[in-house]
Amino acid sequence: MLGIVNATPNSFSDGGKFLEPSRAIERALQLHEEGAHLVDVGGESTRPGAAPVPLDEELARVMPVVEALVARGVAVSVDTMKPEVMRAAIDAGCAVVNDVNAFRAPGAIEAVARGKVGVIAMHMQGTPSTMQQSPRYDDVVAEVASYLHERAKALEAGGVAADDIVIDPGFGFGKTLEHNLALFRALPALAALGYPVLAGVSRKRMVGEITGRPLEERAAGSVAAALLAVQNGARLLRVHDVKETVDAIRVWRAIENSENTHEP
Ligand code: HH2
Repeated sequence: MLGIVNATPNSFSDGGKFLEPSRAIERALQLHEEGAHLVDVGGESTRPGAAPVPLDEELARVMPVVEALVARGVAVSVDTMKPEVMRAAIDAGCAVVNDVNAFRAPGAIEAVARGKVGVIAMHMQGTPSTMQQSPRYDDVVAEVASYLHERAKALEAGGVAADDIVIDPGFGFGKTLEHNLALFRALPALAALGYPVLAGVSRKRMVGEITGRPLEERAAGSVAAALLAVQNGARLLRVHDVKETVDAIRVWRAIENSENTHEP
């Protein structure tokens, strides 16, 4: 499980809360304590309509947090589209690079291949500034699956070990609610591509559209979606509410594991 820390002023769910490095570090340590295997640190919001962040600004937001967490023995993933940020975070000891742009920027594949780190390649239609204007697909599942397969093969061709690659359908990134639901149902088919699948639905608009809840009231819907994602074949989750999600998975696993030991 990846716990989310956005060191940004404008992220959709926690923008502005953790811009100050000390607050981002505190939040990350809390998520680590609550059971996050990795803390995903991002310095550039990808919410619909968000503007790109200059390199220096992103480095200044992310690097103090990455360095402090690595020094405390917390496994870190860095959420970035920029090869320079990838390289700096890898040099500082981050374990995973998470790229919503699936390593399409020139130099991105080289950066992660050289660093021998885990990689998360996500599908996005368009760019964050325009992606929700009119998402269109002929067959969303087939198109996302073929894109992720192509990106995974490009990473392998560039020297990234197949075992280090995770794929992610990118819920909410250039997708309507119908597209998101179709991809959710298709998680087993995506898992069949042969790479672990990550699902990131936490507090997203799709949860809001289904429940009618504002951001601060989407934890329950997000936990339900996370649990179903795991049951549908997702191997990793990217979540804000780590403690609640860990509890839900524990309850499900205990019930599953009791199945065969129970006296009739
Ligand atoms: N979603 C967000 C950001 N990064 N990375 C992956 N692999 N998968 C996702 O679904 C994903 C992601 C958006 O959520 P958040 O970080 O909470 O907001 P923002 O982009 O506004 O910082």
